[in-house]
Order: sequence, then structure tokens, then C-alpha cells
Amino acid sequence: MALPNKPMGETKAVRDPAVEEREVDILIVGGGMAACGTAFEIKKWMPEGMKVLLVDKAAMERSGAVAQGLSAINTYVGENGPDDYVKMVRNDLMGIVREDLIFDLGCHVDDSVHLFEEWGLPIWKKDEQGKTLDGNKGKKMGTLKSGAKPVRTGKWQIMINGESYKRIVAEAAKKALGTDNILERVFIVELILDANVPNQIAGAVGISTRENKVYIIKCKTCMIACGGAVNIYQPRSVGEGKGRAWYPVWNAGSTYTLGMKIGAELSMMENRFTPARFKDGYGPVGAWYLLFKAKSLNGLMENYAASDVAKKELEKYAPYGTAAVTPTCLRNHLMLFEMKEGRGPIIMDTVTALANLAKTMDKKELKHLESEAWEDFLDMTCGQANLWCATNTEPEKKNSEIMPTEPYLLGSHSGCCGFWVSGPDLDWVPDSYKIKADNGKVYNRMTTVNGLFTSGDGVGCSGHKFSSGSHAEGRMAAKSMVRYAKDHADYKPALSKSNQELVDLVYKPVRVFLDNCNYTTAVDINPNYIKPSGMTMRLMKATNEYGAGTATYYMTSSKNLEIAMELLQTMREDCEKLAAGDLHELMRCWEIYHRIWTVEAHLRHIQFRKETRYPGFYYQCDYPGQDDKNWFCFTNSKYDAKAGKWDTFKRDYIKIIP
Ligand code: SFD
Repeated sequence: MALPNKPMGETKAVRDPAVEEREVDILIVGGGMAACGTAFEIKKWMPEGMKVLLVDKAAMERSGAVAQGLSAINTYVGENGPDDYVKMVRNDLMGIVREDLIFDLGCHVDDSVHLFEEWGLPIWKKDEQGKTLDGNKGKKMGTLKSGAKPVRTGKWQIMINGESYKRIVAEAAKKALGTDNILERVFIVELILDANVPNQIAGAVGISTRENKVYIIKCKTCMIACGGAVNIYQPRSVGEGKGRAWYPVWNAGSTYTLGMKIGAELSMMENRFTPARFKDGYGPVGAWYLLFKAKSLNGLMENYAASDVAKKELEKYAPYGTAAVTPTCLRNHLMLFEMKEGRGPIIMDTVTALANLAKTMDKKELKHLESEAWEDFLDMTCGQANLWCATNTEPEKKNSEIMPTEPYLLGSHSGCCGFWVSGPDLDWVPDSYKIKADNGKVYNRMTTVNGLFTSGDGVGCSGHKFSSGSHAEGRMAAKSMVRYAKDHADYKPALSKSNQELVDLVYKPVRVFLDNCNYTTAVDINPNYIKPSGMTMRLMKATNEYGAGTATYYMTSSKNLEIAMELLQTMREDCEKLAAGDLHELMRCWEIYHRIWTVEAHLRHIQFRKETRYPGFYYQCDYPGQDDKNWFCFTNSKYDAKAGKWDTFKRDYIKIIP
């Protein structure tokens, strides 16, 4: 159940919180697109008496990446085939992807889109003349399921009026699961393995952000779907705008840290996403390129992407660079190339695009088109619309700059970092892509920890799922989780840590604060502790300068990485001195802790992969270019908590779709 909004100010933290214990069969951590998919699907498969609980750090109706809404659903397979979908993802991610996971998703994703429409999401349609009907006007053409044609911007994307997208999806999830089975505003800090059964998930510990209360939850199987990681690098926004980022600021790498700390195998953590977006407001560019057919120009007003120089540059990265659709990282690479050559900034030519469209439109249609351009922002990044107003930008009269952002880690958008998970138990799926649980069975989307599942941003090697795909993947994992819980009906989880140990762990920052806060007059400055905001700045400075951030045009080197690792080691030690005076700050402490671990995994993978597979996202300057002979493989890692050691290794890529 959601607790009401808090009164003014944060709730002060106390030394000894209340403890609430729960025991369920299935635990879902997260309340975003993937978790909403799981929540919607799971009860249909659960036998009588099986118990489920969903825990979200925020309120589901506006939590996760879709909180502000979206103006397009980026994955709707429709008239294309799932094998085509695999080829598109493979090309965009420079060849190394899990084709089993992508194909499997491609077969199911449309069903989630059909549900969204049934639940009330307005989807744009084409009328008989091929004209666009936006909003609820599209309804008169029938539903997508009944054969109505969506307005496609690209081959895979369809336009929606999606300001309330997340609310619609969350409402269905909550209704299906039942609000008694949901805890909102509870941040999960750690997952816990079983005390007796090796490599088996047994539960989790979390903190309420509204009450001084610790939740200790036992489970037989658990889903982690806490999105990706943001604010791990210095954002481009500074001063009063600091904290503004493209990615939702509340996704702190919890997915990766929660799993990796109990030994779940990670894959492709070197992969990152630095989306090129409207400068300063981080507004979306997709509709501008695809729907309005705008071009991006360099500072000399040249269409640099069509130049011979660009062609030559792309040829270096064949076959991806020379493919019909240039991969996202290489599109960034071309922008950076122009900027470094002194031909910046990069400009979105909105003026010409709208003028060209106006040629075929009457006044009323043109006015409507202009409002669609604004609505594209208002549906999902309203800050960009504010910025246009504040800077007197009328897109039909004044162009806007675009710019690659600071790096984010995610596995469902145009990135592919995450966990190594099992593919479906089908005969065409290679054995090495199937993870066998303790009973020898294969459970789709299970990680290498028995009973631990993930989806959306958590699944590695299979990007381009986006909102619809994450929801569908959550639903697919739901079925597997129920099967796992049924097959382990006799298993009784026993936590490997006592309640007291868990409370002492998660409330440590509060106690550090209470023990030392009277030592100084300024509560944020103290020789005996560090506040999470200070630690965040330390992390951002280190990653920005040494870990291929914007400060160095996304370049790093072996020496830089060595320094970054040293800095991270110190940060991890200093995390023992994190201090929280209130419950919000306590969550912030654990968020930065999750961020630090996530960054460590990211940089360890960059260190391990001795090539530059994703130019435009990052450059390992000691190993420029791609080295297919040695590195056309997955790079995986595993953290051994007992030994405190990382193991980084290769896994074979297997081509399934020709
Ligand atoms: O413009 C804890 N995405 C787009 N998808 C589309 O289909 N169309 C678009 O138009 C998209 N675009 C876009 C997108 C994302 C963002 C940030 C922007 C623009 C600005 C991608 C999708 O949004 C994305 O693929 C999915 O949302 C991923 O789903 P999931 O479930 O993996 O992550 P989530 O939705 O962010 O949810 C995370 C949840 O975890 C909770 N959480 N709960 C408990 N304990 C913890 N420790 C937790 N940590 C996090 C969160 O509260 C949340 O509920 S565009 O670029 O193309």
C-alpha cells in the first residue's frame, strides 16, 4: 500500500527502526515497466495459496524511466518478423547480442502493446487516405489488434499520446496484483542468499523512505527490475540545472549491484549509452529525425553524415558502419568527429524540416503539426519545452543544438549491459545459453543465482526492448518464476544474515550521523562522516575524468582506468562513513553505494575488453578499433563476495539468425 505524501520536510532518522518481517513465495523488486509486466501476469499462473509481494522505492504510478511519459513506443514488431527484429538489434549493438533472448522477446512484445491500448493508451493511427489521426481520434480506425495501422516513425516505433503511459500500465499492474501485495516507497538495499542451500536466493532487506522501518523479506524466487544507472558520471548540466539528466535520476544501478553482490554473472557491462539529445534540456530527437524528417548539421550547416569524410570514417567499422541503418554509437561517433575537428556544434535543422512539411499542408494542418512538435516534449521531457520557451525557440524559426549526453548504463534501450540470463528452453537455443538450476531445469530469464530472475534493463546482451519490450519480458519472466516456485514448493528460505545484522547494516549511516553530528556546527561538514551528496560528487569527478566521461570526449586508457580503480577502492572504504540524518538521505546513501559498485563493474569490463567495440559511446585509446579475432565474444564477470574478488572472462557468441 502507498503511504500518503509526506508533510513538509524529511522524516528524521532514528537509531533503532521498527522491523517488519514478510515471507512470500515470489518477490518482485521494482515497479517500472518490467515489474509492472510481471505484476500484471503473475497471478494468472500462481496456484492457490502462493504468495507474492512487489516492492518499489517510489510510487508505481510515476516510477521508473517512463515516469514523465513517452511519446512513442519504440518496439512494435507488427508487420515485421521477429527475425528481422534480431537483425536490427544485432546491427545496432555492433554484432554481439543474445539472439535467443531477442527473438523470444520479438515473438511476444506486441501483445503488451495491444494490452496498453486496451487499457486506454491513445495510439496514433493512419486513416484510409494514409493521414495521421493522433490521440483518441485514432480510435475510429479500430485497435491495433483488430488490424488498424499505427503511425510508424521508423520501422519499429509507433506514436502515442503517452503523458499518462506509466499511470495506465501501473494501474493494470496494481489491479492484477492487489494493493495488499505491494509495498511502495521501500528501497531494497541488499539481496540475501540462503544460509544452507548454496547459490539460492532467500530474501532481501529494505528501508522505508517514509517511516523508520526496516523490511526483511524471505522468498523462494525473486525478480530484480530496478532499471539502469544514472548520475554515475558528471552530467552536462551544471549549477542550477545540475541533476537534470536524460535518464530518470532515481535509477541508481540497484539492479546490477543487488545481483552482482550475491554472485550473479554480469555480461557486457562495458556497454553504455550516451544518447544524442537536444542540448541542455535532453529532449527526445526520434520524432524529429523520423516523423518530421529533420537533418542534423554541423556548425558550417553541412549535412556531415552524408559527407565523404563520414563515409570513410564509417567504413572503418564495417559491416555495421556500412549497413543501411548506421548504429547508434556510430552516429554519435560522427558527431564527436565533427566536434573534435572544430566543425561543431551539431544542429538539428528544425526550420527546414517544418518548412518542407508545410509545403504539403494547409494552415490548420501546419498548426497541428507544430503543436505535435511541442507535444513530443510535453509528453516525455517537459523541461525541454520549458527551455524552448525560456530561450525564445520557435522550432519553425530557430534551430536547436543536439549533443551526446553523459554515459548511462542500461540494458533495455540502445545499450545492452546487464546479467547473463537463461534463454528459453527450446530446441533451437544453444545449450550454452541455457542456465540449469539446482534441479537441472531451465527457467527463462533466470540469472546464474538459483531463483533470481531479471528483466528489462537487467537482462544483458539484448537491448532495444524499450518500454513495451521490458513489459513483455517482465511477463515472460513471471511465468518462469511461478514454475520455479512450484518446483521448489518444499524449499524453506533461511536467511544467511540475522535480523540484527541486517538492521545494523542498513541503518549504519544513521548511527554514524547520530554519533557524530554534534561535533561540528555545519551538519554537512564533519571529519567523521561524509554525506551522500559529497560522495556523489567524488564519484562523478572520478568517472568523468578517468572513466571516459564527457570531459575527455569519452576517451580512457589503461592508465586512466588504473587510477579510476584506485579511486573507487577508496570510495568503497569511505562508504563505511556515509551519514544520513533523515530517511531521504538514508536512501541517498544506499543509492550512491549501488552506483559505486555498478561503476566498478562497468570500468572492470572496459579494462577487460581490449578493443573499442562501441566508438561514440567510449574509446579505449590503448586499443582503438574493433578486434573481431579476439573479441567477438561476450565479456562476463562474477564477483565472489566471500573472497572479495572479481573474475572477468569470455563467453562465446553464437549466431542463430543468418
Ligand atoms: O525517447 C527500486 N525509453 C523508451 N521506450 C519506448 O518504448 N519509447 C521511448 O520513446 C523511449 N525513450 C525513452 C526511454 C527511457 C527514458 C529514460 C527516456 C526516453 C528519457 C525506454 C523505457 O523507458 C525503458 O526501456 C523501460 O522503462 C525499462 O523498464 P525497467 O522496468 O527495466 O526500468 P524502469 O521502468 O526504469 O523501472 C525501474 C523501477 O525500479 C524501481 N527501483 N525499487 C526498489 N528498490 C530499489 N533499490 C530500486 N531502484 C529502482 C524504480 O522506482 C522503478 O519502479 S526515447 O529515448 O526513445
